[in-house]
Amino acid sequence: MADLTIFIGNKNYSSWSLRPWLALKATGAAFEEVVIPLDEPTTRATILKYSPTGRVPALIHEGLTVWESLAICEYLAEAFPEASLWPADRAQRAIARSISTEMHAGFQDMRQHLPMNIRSSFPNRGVTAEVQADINRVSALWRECRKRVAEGAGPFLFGGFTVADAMYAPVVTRFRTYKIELDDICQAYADAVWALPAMQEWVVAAGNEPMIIETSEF
Ligand SMILES: N[C@@H](CCC(=O)N[C@@H](CS)C(=O)NCC(=O)O)C(=O)O
Repeated sequence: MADLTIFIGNKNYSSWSLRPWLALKATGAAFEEVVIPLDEPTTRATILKYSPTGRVPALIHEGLTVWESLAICEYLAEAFPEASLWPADRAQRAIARSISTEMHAGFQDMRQHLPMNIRSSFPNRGVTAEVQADINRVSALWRECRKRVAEGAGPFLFGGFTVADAMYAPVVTRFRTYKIELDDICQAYADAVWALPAMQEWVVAAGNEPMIIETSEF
């Protein structure tokens, strides 16, 4: 195993894996990735060899195991400070942490009814009133963040790419899969995340993955 190894699930479906993987790519560090296919009889036993919760993602860095997607992102921000994975300004950093935690802990309806499925297209499927409320909240917070970013400071929630963008990246893919209409500010932000080279690398890999999880295909 390499000094820095991330254990992730299927790239097409594992939204929790995408988040710290993007943060890890943003550090520029060399790392090994191990994809553990989800929803198979051996999945849990295999993941338990590396992650105490039996869930991915997990990161092993120089013998230290870190689990939970947001904790991994926090760890990467500390281990690779030059990557500026949080905004430099304390107030902005507090907001970035607030919205990242909000994502980690919330949006249950959107997560349940619009599961990440990058290579598929299900226009408007699963958009209940509760899901629409989650979509409205995400759109509002994206708009609020983008309005605070100075002209020319970068296309992401706080200008340059941060953990907050990694946390919302799976939502960007969901909005594409389920063809959710967005206003211009939110669409421009979603397009910027989608266009990230690391994001595109993940999207291509998701498209080429042979594994299919029937429950995410409706
Ligand atoms: N709260 C965890 C959630 C992790 C999670 O639910 N991972 C799913 C894949 S996206 C998993 O490992 N599932 C394995 C299984 O269900 O056997 C985090 O943020 O990392």
